[in-house]
Parts: sequence; C-alpha cells; structure tokens
Amino acid sequence: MTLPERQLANAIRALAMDAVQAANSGHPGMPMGMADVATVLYSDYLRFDPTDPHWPDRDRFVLSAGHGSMLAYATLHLAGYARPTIDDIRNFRQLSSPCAGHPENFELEGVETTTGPLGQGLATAVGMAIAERHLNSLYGDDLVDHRTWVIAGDGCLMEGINHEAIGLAGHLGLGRMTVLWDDNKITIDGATDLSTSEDIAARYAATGWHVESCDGHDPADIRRAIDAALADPRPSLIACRTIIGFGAPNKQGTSATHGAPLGADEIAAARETLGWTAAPFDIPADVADAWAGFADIGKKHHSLWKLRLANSEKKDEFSDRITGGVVPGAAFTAYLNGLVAEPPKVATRKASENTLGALTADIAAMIGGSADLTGSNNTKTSSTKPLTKDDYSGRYIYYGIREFGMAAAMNGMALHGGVVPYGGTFLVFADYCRAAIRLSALQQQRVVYVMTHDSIGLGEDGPTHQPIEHLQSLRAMPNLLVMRPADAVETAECWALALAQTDRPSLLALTRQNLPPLRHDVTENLCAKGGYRLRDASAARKVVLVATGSEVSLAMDIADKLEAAGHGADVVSMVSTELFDEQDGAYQDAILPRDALIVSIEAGTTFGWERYTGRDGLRFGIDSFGASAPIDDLYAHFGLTVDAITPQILAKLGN
Ligand SMILES: Cc1ncc(C[n+]2csc(CCOP(=O)(O)OP(=O)(O)O)c2C)c(N)n1
Ligand SMILES: [Mg+2]
Repeated sequence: MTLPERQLANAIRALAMDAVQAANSGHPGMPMGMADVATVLYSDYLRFDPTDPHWPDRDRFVLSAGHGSMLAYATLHLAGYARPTIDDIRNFRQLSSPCAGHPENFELEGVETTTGPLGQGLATAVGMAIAERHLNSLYGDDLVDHRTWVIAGDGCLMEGINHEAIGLAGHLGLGRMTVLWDDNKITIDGATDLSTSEDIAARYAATGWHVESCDGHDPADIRRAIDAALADPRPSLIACRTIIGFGAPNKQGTSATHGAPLGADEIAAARETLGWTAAPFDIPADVADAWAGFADIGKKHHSLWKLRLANSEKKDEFSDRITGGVVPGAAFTAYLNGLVAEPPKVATRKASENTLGALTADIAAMIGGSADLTGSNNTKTSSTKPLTKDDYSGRYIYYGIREFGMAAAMNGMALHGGVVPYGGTFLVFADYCRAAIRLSALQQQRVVYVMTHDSIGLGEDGPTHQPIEHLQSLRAMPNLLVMRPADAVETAECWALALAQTDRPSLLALTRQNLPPLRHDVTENLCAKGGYRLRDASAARKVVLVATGSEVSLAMDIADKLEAAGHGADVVSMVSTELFDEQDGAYQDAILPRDALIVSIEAGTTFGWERYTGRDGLRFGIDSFGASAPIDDLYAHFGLTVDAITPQILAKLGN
C-alpha cells in the first residue's frame, strides 16, 4: 500500500463529518476517533466478502456503539458493499436512505445487528460467538471458523448488561471474540471521571478475559494489540486509547464532538488539519482503490471455503442448517396424537417441556437454556446436553441469573444463523430483559421466550413474582408474538407456531399450576387463528367469554352456569391477540359478534381488553399488585372465580 494509512482512515472521518453536517444531526466524534482502528481492522483482519455479504463463514462485525453509525456506513461503502452508495450516505438519517440514525440489520447487508441501545451490541455479539463455536463443533474448521469483532464505547462497558455479557463470554471461553473499546474517556455529559472510577481492565481480567491496550491512532500499535488478542485463547478486550473527534482541531477530545454537527468552520479546519482536500462525499481514486483491496483476503478465504463446502460430506446438511427451515417432525406428531389418546392434566410449563422433548429430538438447530430456572421453566430435554467451554456441541445453555444477557445472546445466535434459540425465565422478569426482547422484535428474529409462572397462579411467592401488567405490555410491543395457551394441546400448537415464525420472536406465557385438558382434537392448529371458539353456546348466544391460558377453564365453568340459567355462552380461547388481529374482519366478527355481551377474563391487568369487549362489555382481571398466598385463596381474593364472576354477568344481562 503506497498511501499512508492515516489518509485511508481520513476517508471515514470526512464521510462522518460531512454526512452529519448534511443531516444536521448525528455523531461525528466516535467515527473520527475510531477511524484508525477500523481501518486496521478492515485492512488486515476482518474476513468479509462484499460480493456475498451472507457468506456463512464470514467474520461478524458489531458496532456496539451504534451512535457511531457513520463509521459502519463509511466502512461498508469504502470496502465495496453495493449499499450504502455515496448517495445513501449523502442522505444519512433521511427516510429514503438505508443509512438510518443507528445501524439497522434490516436496512443494510453487512450490518449484522441493530445497535443503539448501548451495551446490547456487545451482548448480542456474545451470542454470535456462541453460535460460531457450536456450529464449529458440529461442522469443523473447514466449514465454520470465523471471528466476532466488536467496537464498543465507554457507554457499552458501563451499562449493566456488560457485566452479564462478559461473564457469560468469559465463562464459556469465547476466545474468538475481540472487543475493540473506544477508550476516549468521553461520554455525552463530559469526561468519564464525572461518573466512573472503575478499573475496567481489572474487571474484565477478573471475568476471564484477556486485556490489551494500545494507542488507537497508531496502526502499528493497534496491530500489535490485535495480534496479541488473536494469540490468546480467552476473549479479548483491547482498550484503544483514542481522541474523540480526532482531527477537528478545536473540538476534538471533548463531548462537543459526540452528537452534533461540527459546523462548517470546524469542518474546514479539520480538512486542513487532516490534509483532506477532497470535496464532501468525494473519495479520491487512490483512497478508494486502497479500500477496495481490503476485501481481497476475505474473498480468498471465501473461495477456499466454497471449495471445502463443495467437497464436504456435510454439504447438504450444513446448507439446510444455515437456511434455517425448521419443521416439527414425526416425534411431534406422535406426541400431539398422544395428547388426544390420553389428555393430561398438566401445567402448561410441563406441557411445554413435553412438547420440547419431541421438538428437540427432531430439530437439531434448537438450542435451549434458562436464566437459572431450568427446573421451573422446564426448558431442558434429554436431547439438549449442556453447552460448555469444553464441549460446545451441547444444546443447552446455563445462562446463569442473567436474563438480559440471555435474551441479547439469543438475538445474536438467531442473527448468526444455523441455530434456533429458546430460553426461559419467570414472566415477571420479562422486565429484566425487555430491552432485548424489543430488539428481537425490531430485528425480526426467531427467538422463543419461554416465560413461566405467568400469573397470581404461582401463589406464595407473592407480588414481586406475580406478573400483572406484563402480558398486555408485551402485547403492546410491535412484532412480538405473545401466546398464552390453555392446555397441553394448545401449548404444542403454540410451539409449532413459534417455530414457524421466520421474522418475529415469540413469547410463550405458561402456568406453574396444573390445568385441565380442554382440547380433544388436533386435526387443525386452531391457535393459528389467535382466538377461536372453544365451546359453542347451547342456548341462544347472549355472552361470549374471552379468556386466555389458565382462565379458559374458569370461563368454561362460568359458561356452564350461564347456560344453566338459560343464557347461551360461547367460550373463546384468545391464545394470541396478535394472531387474532391478523384475521379478516368477517372471522373476527364471527368470533366476537357485535350483538353479544363480550366478557374478558385474564389474571392480569384489564387495561386494553376493552378493545375486544367494547366499553359495554365486562373485564375481569387484576388491576393492583398481587399478594402472597396459596393459589386458591388468591383467585378468590381477586374475584376470579365462578361464584364471583357469574352474578356480575347475569346482572349485566338484566337478571
Ligand atoms: C441504553 C442507552 N442509554 C443511553 C443512550 C444515549 N446515549 C447515546 S451515546 C451515549 C454516550 C455514550 O458514551 P460513549 O459510549 O463513551 O460514546 P462516545 O461519546 O465516546 O462516542 C448515550 C448516553 C443510549 N443510546 N442507550
Ligand atoms: Mg466515550
């Protein structure tokens, strides 16, 4: 290479400052500070092929400091990806451009994961690194042998999830993961010493990481540190000492460069300082040529990999695995038929375990786990042996008490491809991982959340453990499929639906307590419609009882009473409001007829149920925190019994 490396890095700096200036919004400081590190990474280390961004054995690169999105856009453009084009970059942060404010996995090939919520990118990368080692253990170095690179900022390391993520990575010995920390000692509020005095290197070392540091503006020193990281079997953190906004003579080193345009004068001064004479969005030919050559190493690895794949006995199996088609097999069908032959009275968490037993026997891609509630979430099966540092071929991850870390890692596994992750905790602790559930949904990833102990039905553990607002708040999240099955058949159907979703996550809300069998035929997956009539009124229909999960059997008992009093009552099992809302209006009207009294029953907040009951309907639920007591006492205390509800419905009917 004849050009000085600084000049190649300055291309990133120029694009970042000019695009932010044009958009009049964005974050120039981080890309300008990390430009030298990114240039070294792309030139010598990152294995990528812009002509085939989805090549399965490519290295994964995660820009955890997502506010520095212009670093991603500049490098993708310079490195030869079809998008973003220079016009895309010119339109940074505009509706027409894939160069969104923060990098979005669905906008650009080459953006491996959506980032922006600080800390999650790094935690997601842990999942990618787990998936890589798992697939490596199955397919060997010939087919799976890549690295996971992360650029993270002070914020990513300060967030609580960082503790969970690096704890998991250190424990699992994910030595092919390297975090390049933008150690610029600046955040939005100012210098990091305003808010932290932590010895980050010591924390990482104590967690089983290898730690290096380097001058983030000295290519030779950056290479030395990366080489040391590659040579060490542990995951590595490299503290890259940088100056935020490097090159902007009056503002560099200050938080003024973090998240605002530099301004025309400072940009002109930066051009002077950096020796960058090209016009905005103009990349000199020699710089462009040098960048275009960076893909050569990756392209060579890619073509050798293709040869190895072509000659591999596992070619077809591997390709199937990567394309991600998962279909419940013979074991699942046999299990479902068995439920009809001998209907069990089981908790839906137990029904989920039984379903998983059949599914995981047939579907090798499924990797389960739990945040230290394996015996409660019923997530482990005989097919899923532990995945450990010594044996990555296992299919069960003991995530420890790291709900957020688990969920982010599952996102990373799903994004990596080749595995279908599911993991459990108590439904009430959905709050602990909610920000990662949100990213599963935003990123359109097939992640399955197994959330048990889904109501006051868990009993004595009391209000801290009893979900109230959780179901409705999760239903409010776009692109998340929330399902609350009522018995073993519905639980199996919900699992089949969860696996069939290729572009959204699912969350199964499951009971601790046993539930009676309600469904006795399995010829059609009735849960697929979201809500369906489980029982038809005998007398002329006056009432439709809409219930979910454990309250469906309660609704059946109430319907008996109403029928005995001469009022026809349907019972609708509303397994998933999202799926029901996707049905056509005629179906919805048939299930929830406008001339009937609609009554909702769910052992959680009544908030939102008026969208089905209308203002004239009745809503039974719990609009306070729960309480600590045995289950039957709680249902009585909160008025969720046949005796408490039936008279109120009769009164409403005018009796
Ligand atoms: C979870 C979360 N909290 C807050 C923010 C808002 N935010 C964006 S960048 C930033 C400061 C991050 O500092 P650092 O990582 O050091 O970035 P630098 O200023 O060095 O670019 C904050 C608070 C966010 N994006 N995500
Ligand atoms: Mg910083």
